[in-house]
Amino acid sequence: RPDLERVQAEAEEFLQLFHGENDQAGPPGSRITVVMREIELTGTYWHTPEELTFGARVAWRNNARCIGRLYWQSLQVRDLRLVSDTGTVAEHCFDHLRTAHNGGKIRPMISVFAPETPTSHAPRIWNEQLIRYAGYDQPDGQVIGDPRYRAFTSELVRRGWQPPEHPGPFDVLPLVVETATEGPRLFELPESAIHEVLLEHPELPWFAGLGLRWHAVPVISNSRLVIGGVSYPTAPFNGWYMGTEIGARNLGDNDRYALIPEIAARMGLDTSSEATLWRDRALVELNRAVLHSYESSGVSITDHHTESRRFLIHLEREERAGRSCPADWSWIVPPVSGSQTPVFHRYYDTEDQLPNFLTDPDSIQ
Ligand code: HEM
Ligand code: NRG
Repeated sequence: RPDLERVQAEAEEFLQLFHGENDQAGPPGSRITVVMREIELTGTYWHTPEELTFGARVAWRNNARCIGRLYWQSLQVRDLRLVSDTGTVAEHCFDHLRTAHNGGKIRPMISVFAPETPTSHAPRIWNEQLIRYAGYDQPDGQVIGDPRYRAFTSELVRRGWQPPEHPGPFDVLPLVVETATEGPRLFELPESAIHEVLLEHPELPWFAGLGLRWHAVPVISNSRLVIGGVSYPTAPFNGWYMGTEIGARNLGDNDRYALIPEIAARMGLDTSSEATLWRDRALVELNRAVLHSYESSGVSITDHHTESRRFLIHLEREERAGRSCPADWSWIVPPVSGSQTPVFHRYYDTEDQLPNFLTDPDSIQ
């Protein structure tokens, strides 16, 4: 009963917001009455396609961690709420990857699968993103691939996944989709769904020889989309990358690909003292290589200076619309040259708002 009241309260607040921001939808009164009754009878309700699209866009607008929110109104929403078996979920995820890639001109997009209801469990995706690279523990304690996915990779192997005959640093993991009736099932990604960029440096010819690459489209698949009291645990979404996510964090972090020492050595830097700033110099060149390679292969990407300026434009627009815009400084400020970007030099509203994307504590990855 208290849960029913929470669903009703969140539904009413969302419908007020939807009708308040969408004049063509008219006044909210009659829709609220219908939805309250539907919740009383079934414990949940079915969003109209317009409510679903608006709800997903506002969930993006409200996410305090995302610097890329200026274009929140352009999010394309795929309504897949009637899809609930593992094989069809996987097929639609592969379609999502192909459609979002769009020949390199990436489209921000979300695929919304069946919601959680009092009478049916929603499908779940175990992977953190649709494309992630395996991490293999070696007998000598080293890791081949992405150390972030060591545990996930060995769990998949335990469940019967066969890695390539010669495991490499960029082996794409299979997708795991789980439903209550089928349990977890593994699906290998088709090649047509995997687009990658080979990394080279605009001036350092040896860089291409490192054999580095990254996938074109980040599709986050373990975030729960929450709209007006309805929960969509499987709603993979994507925009495009900001270069630092790859060049600073994924390839640079000590507990990820940890490439800074090797790049510094190839650059011939003096690593005998921290004070030569060899780490910083190598990090900058790695980030230049990422931006250069995505740009020259025609795949959408943004740099942290441009994106920071856009984010401040977004904040101004939100303020002019009379809305507060929640932001988390520790996620918004980029991991390189923070103080050279304008987002560093201010404070933000921090109270969370719904609709939003939430990461469950029990999610596998
Ligand atoms: C986080 C950029 C599109 C939702 C982030 C982060 C960056 C970013 C840099 C921080 C990631 C990290 O530090 O690991 C962008 C850019 C986009 C974009 C450049 C280009 C259009 C989107 C879209 C959505 C979205 C379309 C959802 C519809 C989120 C969420 C997070 C996030 C939920 C937090 C992820 C987490 O908790 O791990 N974004 N984003 N973003 N973004 Fe965006
Ligand atoms: N740092 C993660 C991706 C997190 C979300 N970033 C985006 N989202 N750009 C990584 O894979 O490096 N997006 O929807 O575009």
